[in-house]
Amino acid sequence: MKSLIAFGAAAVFAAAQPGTAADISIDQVNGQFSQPSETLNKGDALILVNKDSGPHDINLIDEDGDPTDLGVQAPGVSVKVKFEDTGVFKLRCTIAPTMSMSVRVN
Ligand SMILES: [Cu+2]
Repeated sequence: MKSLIAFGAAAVFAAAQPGTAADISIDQVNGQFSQPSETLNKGDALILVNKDSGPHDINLIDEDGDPTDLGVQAPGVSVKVKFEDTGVFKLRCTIAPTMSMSVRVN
């Protein structure tokens, strides 16, 4: 029992350290991302959660403007985007062009 408590405390401590990869959830609702921008550390991931009644299809656009299609997300489907490089990226929906957000990765 004592070792289990120690493990739990260590896990909480580790999660608070900079440089530890984190998963950050962003909702897709009413044709918008739930926030216009997010700042991440290298290795972090965004989890995009489609809470709309229709599909989304997000492109990840790098600093050169090159898109990577994350694929069609049916309603209720999430997609995880891990950022392994620093820089400024954009996420934009090809179905609803008003849905976009910027992501800075430090
Ligand atoms: Cu969309």
